[in-house]
Amino acid sequence: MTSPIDLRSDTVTRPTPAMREAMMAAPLGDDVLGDDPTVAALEAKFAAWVGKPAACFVPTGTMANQVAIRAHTEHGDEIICHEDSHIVQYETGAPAALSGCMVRLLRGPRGQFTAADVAAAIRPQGIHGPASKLVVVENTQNRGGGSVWPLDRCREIAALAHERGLRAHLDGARLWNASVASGVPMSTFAAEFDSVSCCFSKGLGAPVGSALAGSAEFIARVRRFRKMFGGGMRQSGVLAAAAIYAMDNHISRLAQDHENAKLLAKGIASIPGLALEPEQAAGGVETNIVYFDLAPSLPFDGAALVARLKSRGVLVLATAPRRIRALTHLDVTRSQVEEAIAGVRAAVAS
Ligand code: TLP
Repeated sequence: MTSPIDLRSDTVTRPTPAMREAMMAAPLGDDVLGDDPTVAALEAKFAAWVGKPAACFVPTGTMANQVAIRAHTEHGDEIICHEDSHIVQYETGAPAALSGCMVRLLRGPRGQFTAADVAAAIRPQGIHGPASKLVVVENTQNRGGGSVWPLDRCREIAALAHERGLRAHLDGARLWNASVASGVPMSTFAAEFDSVSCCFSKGLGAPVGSALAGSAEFIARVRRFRKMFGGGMRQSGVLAAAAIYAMDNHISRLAQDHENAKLLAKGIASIPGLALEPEQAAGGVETNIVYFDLAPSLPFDGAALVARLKSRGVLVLATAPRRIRALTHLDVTRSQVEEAIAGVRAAVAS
């Protein structure tokens, strides 16, 4: 049986043969003892890429966000972020569990909010309420259909946060996609924020790994919390080598994933009974994430469509009873996207 067309996430990619070779050739050491030259090289490369003084390699995007939150806040503080942000929806309540923080949830189309929303959410200082301490922006915004934040909006939010004594963290798990789609360099987005995290294991195709960058003082604190949270890794240069290879070879090709996502969205929108999620339909598909909805008239739900598609060799995720998510990535070609559209059309009709 041929392998399925896996559109569940851009995390599903497997390392290419050339990436595996780079991993095999990497010089290694014990990184907890500060001895792994490949991890050191990746951290220096990433820090320079996003224009920050220092960076730290971590196993996952979740850990990158959570050590950032832990390092920026104290117990009892409040984090201001979108209700659809990854740190709220998919990180197991970690801001509360690991950092003792409350979250103040903002709303807005496509997972985005404005500086005015932040201004209204910052609490007055005093002994009563939690201290508003950190604003988190997610770019691209996953549940917002991979939307790209306008640079000016980031600037206004970060300027306001800093003026009011808050810090700003950028969950840039897919900042590579935001940069390729908008033409804004990653360092230009990152310059607005005190810290930025990015994932090598999503669109870039590395098997494991994320990085977090910020000031030298902040990263020294992050290293302590990475160890506390169980993320100190030993000969992790074998993973860092994949990340270096991914940065060198897999960034500009993200434009192809974005084209493929547009093609997928167009195909899906042409199928009777399916429609792009309304906010994404209005804003357009900007990067590699497509959300679509099943019309109330269809006599089956999202879970049933996922099952029908699976039997046709197409994998997608249901993120709500009648909503489906599909992502394009390194391991999906344009012709596989065309096959997937045909599969969805047949599955809906059958
Ligand atoms: N996102 C995953 C799932 O957890 C939903 C996916 O398949 O999209 N920030 C953002 C914006 C993310 O989308 C993700 C992963 C993370 C952080 C966390 O990364 P990992 O999975 O490495 O912990």
